[in-house]
Formats: sequence, C-alpha cells, structure tokens
Amino acid sequence: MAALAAPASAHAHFLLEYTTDTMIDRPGDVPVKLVFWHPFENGHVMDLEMPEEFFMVHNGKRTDLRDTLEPIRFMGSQNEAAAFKGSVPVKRSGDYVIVTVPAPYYEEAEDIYIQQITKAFLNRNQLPTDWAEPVGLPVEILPLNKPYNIITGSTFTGQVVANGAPVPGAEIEIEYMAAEPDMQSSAASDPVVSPMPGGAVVAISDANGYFSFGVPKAGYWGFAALGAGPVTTHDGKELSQDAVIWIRAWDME
Ligand SMILES: [Cu+2]
Repeated sequence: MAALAAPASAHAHFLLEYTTDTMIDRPGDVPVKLVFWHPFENGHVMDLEMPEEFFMVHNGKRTDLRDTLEPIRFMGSQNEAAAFKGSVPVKRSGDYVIVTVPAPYYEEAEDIYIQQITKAFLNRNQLPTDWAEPVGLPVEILPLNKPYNIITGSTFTGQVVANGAPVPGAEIEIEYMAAEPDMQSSAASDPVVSPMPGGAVVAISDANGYFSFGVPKAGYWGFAALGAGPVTTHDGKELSQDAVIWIRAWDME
C-alpha cells in the first residue's frame, strides 16, 4: 500500500476529464475531453487508449458513456498525442460524477504501468445529489468538501479509499491546471502560472486516509493518490493504480 516506496518523478502525470464549466446552466450534452498530460507546465502529452470504462453517476444511477467517446489529437507545448472527446448528458438538476477507468499506460522512463482512475464533477441548479457518495471504484478519493464549490483560500479535504478501506500513508500529488485544453481545437491555452521550484506538490494521507490542502488559486485542481489501488502488477510489470479527483475553486466576488 505504501506509495512512498516508489520514487516519484519530478513532474506529475494527470488524466484530465476536462469541461469548460462545472456548473451547467442549460440542459444538454456537455463536451468533455480526456487527456493524459502534465497540465501544470503544459508538458508532455501521453497517448491515451480507449478507456476500459467511461460513465457518469447521477442520483445514484450509473450510465455508460463509452459510446460517446471519439478519438481526437491533443497538442501540448512539447508534442501531440491521442486523446478522447466525449459528452455527458446533463438534464435534471443535481450532481453528475464523471468517471474514467483508463487502460494501464506503459511508462517507458520508469518501466511501469500507470492507471489513473479519475473522477470529476458537474452540477446543475446547485442541487447536491451524488458528490459525497463513494462510486465504489477499486481506488478513489472521497471529497469531504463539495468539489465544484471550493472557495479560493479555503481548504479541500479528501479521503483515499481502496476497496472501501482507508489508505494511510498514500502519496498524493497535487496539480494546478495552469493550461487548459481548448474545446474547439486540439491546442491548449498558455499556462497562467509556472510549476513550483520544488517539483511536484505532495501531501501524505494520515492514518485514516485523509489529507487536506489549502487552495491558493481559482480554477481546476487535481489530486492523484499514487499507487494506492489494490492492483499492483500488469503484464508482469509494476502497476501504479492511482486515484485522481478534480475539483474547482472560485474566487469570492
Ligand atoms: Cu509525467
């Protein structure tokens, strides 16, 4: 379980489930881009295969959205790679938890596989329905603050759980989405801030799997609990089965 055994690389990989907004005013299909990238520095983009699962949870009900996925290209500042565009049908009021279970990705530099099981959240009409409930993934981060409504300068607390049990001592990489995918083109926006001089921003979960982070800036923040999942090998190699969660912070105005 202890993720600290494996040395982390200087930069943090993150699977994005990107939508331009999290609060959805009008009912309709919300476009989402799945990109495996380094969004803090607009760095290297990894090729994403067709995910094993892509679904939403609304009012406790799971809806498979894999059929909405189309392959696209995504261009970072260093390279271009395979990504996907899908859509989330948002009709009634409430929360829509977007979940991606990607296929394990082979990372040549570290000779390991990486699988980032990822959650992001949309909401319509401010009605909270699903955000606090576990999805029941092999590994996931449970938010203890409403994830689409974090005030800049306040804190976000999450709990890392694997098969429903807390994961103590998990290494959690924290990433600001400094550059964002453009929905109309394959490009990304220019990063609005630079990565930190000390490399990846990291927190460690406590004895009950909890971690907290003071959120200094409005926008999207990602948290990745590295190697916290129950599956540790794939194709005869080490697998880092990570739980990723995306939250959205807002300035008070
Ligand atoms: Cu990386």
